[in-house]
Amino acid sequence: MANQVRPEDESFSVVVCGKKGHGKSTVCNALLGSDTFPVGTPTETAGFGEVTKKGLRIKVVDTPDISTEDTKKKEKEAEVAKWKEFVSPEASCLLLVIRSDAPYTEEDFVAYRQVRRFWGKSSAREKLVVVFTCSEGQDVEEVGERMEAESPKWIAKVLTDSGGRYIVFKGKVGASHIIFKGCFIERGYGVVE
Ligand SMILES: Nc1nc2c(ncn2[C@@H]2O[C@H](COP(=O)(O)OP(=O)(O)O)[C@@H](O)[C@H]2O)c(=O)[nH]1
Ligand SMILES: [Mg+2]
Repeated sequence: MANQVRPEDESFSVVVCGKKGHGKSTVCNALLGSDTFPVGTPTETAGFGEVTKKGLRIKVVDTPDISTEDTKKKEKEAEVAKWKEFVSPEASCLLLVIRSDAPYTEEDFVAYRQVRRFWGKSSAREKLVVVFTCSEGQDVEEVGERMEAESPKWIAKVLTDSGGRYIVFKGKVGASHIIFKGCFIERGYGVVE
């Protein structure tokens, strides 16, 4: 993979969604290479951060879990509208975080379905990339094998929606890095292709 400097005006915008406590803010911080979003405390409303790495402007939106029972429909609509506003004219990518250090639970699917509903089904599918957080000790193949061997049906559905795009995230191992859509973003090291 060779380093590639991009034109100044190019931007890449990412909305990070999923169940609370599953690593959204951690993934956002890794993308930004900073501690912009508080980790370990619930996010009440969406937050925005941006950074320019090697000429690529990266915009990141951290979101609250909108699947909780006490979140009303109108609040969900307003939240998702805010996410979209942050990345206007449109998101490059919708990252769905799912923890892979514990048995997968249906709650992740509920969280995803809520986002998909309020985001818009076809757009959500087009932009979806699943991030398996807490993947220390597992490599990409191992996570894939585990999904095939023991994962519930809903994971297969989510991965069908994402067109099979998923990444593994190891937030606690040295320089965390994220790979998506041919783009490799490494904490502290910028963007390479
Ligand atoms: N070991 C490990 N811990 C992680 C990872 N991602 C998140 N965490 C931890 O999981 C907890 C919840 O993370 P947070 O980003 O606040 O989740 P959020 O509520 O979805 O924003 C925190 O204690 C993080 O340090 C990861 O990839 N590996
Ligand atoms: Mg958070």
